[in-house]
Amino acid sequence: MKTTIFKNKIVAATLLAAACGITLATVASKTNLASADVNPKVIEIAAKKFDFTPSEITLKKGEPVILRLTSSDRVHGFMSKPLKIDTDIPNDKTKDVAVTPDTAGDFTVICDHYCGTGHGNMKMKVTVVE
Ligand SMILES: [Cu+2]
Repeated sequence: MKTTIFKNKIVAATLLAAACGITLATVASKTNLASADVNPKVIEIAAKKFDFTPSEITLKKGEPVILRLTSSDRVHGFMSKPLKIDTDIPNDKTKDVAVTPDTAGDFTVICDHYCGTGHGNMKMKVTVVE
């Protein structure tokens, strides 16, 4: 009985897929998506005098991410003590920083590499949710 219901569901799903023009390729790409979850999400952050873009990001507590940092003008700093990040962003190459936040809350990342008159206000917000 159970098997019959299961089979009927498969038939129904197959018919639905066919009706919607969904091919097996879609299923395959969904499988790839599932395995991609093992790899950390990459978030690109661009630095320039005197801001970071985006100026706010949200991370999940315990979830590893890669922050892919670039600078379009000069060397900037990228520092947050609570997030255990302290690096420089060179202006000639991409810098990847692995982060796994262990505390929820709002944190500020600052440029701690003096870069000019607006340097003191060069920061971004990182929100870590449970
Ligand atoms: Cu700076």
